[in-house]
Amino acid sequence: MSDLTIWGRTNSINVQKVLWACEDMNLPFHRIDAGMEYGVNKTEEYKNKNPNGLVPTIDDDGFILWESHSIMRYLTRKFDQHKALYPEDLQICAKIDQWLDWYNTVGWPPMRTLFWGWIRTPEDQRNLKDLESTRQAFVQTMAILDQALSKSPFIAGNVFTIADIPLALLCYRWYNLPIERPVMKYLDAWYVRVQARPGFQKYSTAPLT
Ligand SMILES: N[C@@H](CCC(=O)N[C@@H](CS)C(=O)NCC(=O)O)C(=O)O
Repeated sequence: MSDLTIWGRTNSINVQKVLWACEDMNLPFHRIDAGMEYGVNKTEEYKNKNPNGLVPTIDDDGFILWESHSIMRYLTRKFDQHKALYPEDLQICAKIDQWLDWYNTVGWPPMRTLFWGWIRTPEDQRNLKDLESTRQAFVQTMAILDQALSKSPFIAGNVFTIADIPLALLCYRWYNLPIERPVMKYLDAWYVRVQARPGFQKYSTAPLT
């Protein structure tokens, strides 16, 4: 039994990572809307829990934690009975961490530019030249994933892990932005596999807003 509270709006990619991990573990939780139009995250009370004023934050029976990847690691270590989502094997763990770090440092920054440009910027204020050069650079970023996925069915090896979650959410944005994309055989096939996960179906398919 868990006594878990998650703060965060469901259209936030970082909140979606945590919700997806919970869904795949069948882990019950109580969620409080926070962020953007819901506010909450800039209040003193919230910032006492998470000084960054960002979502998600969790409270697990009094234990407060923020940073979506750290939260996924913590929750799967504690609650994943099958030890499948974040296995104990040192080298599999290291590969998972490698891809989680890669997401933060290489994958997300250009996608953030594309996402804000195409979804959150009014049409007459878009810098189309910058968006096109970011798109071209992002194709090279996705080619790194495609290449990695030519070697194993999931990003950290033979089984689905928490490393696949942020990458699948990144790809959901990639596949749903109104931009040109080359076919990537291995990435496309992996994306079909990860879409079958309960967490993807429940939390990742909302329109991009
Ligand atoms: N590195 C942090 C980033 C958290 C973050 O940037 N959250 C965004 C939402 S995706 C946020 O709180 N934005 C302000 C808001 O929603 O009001 C994590 O992975 O949890």
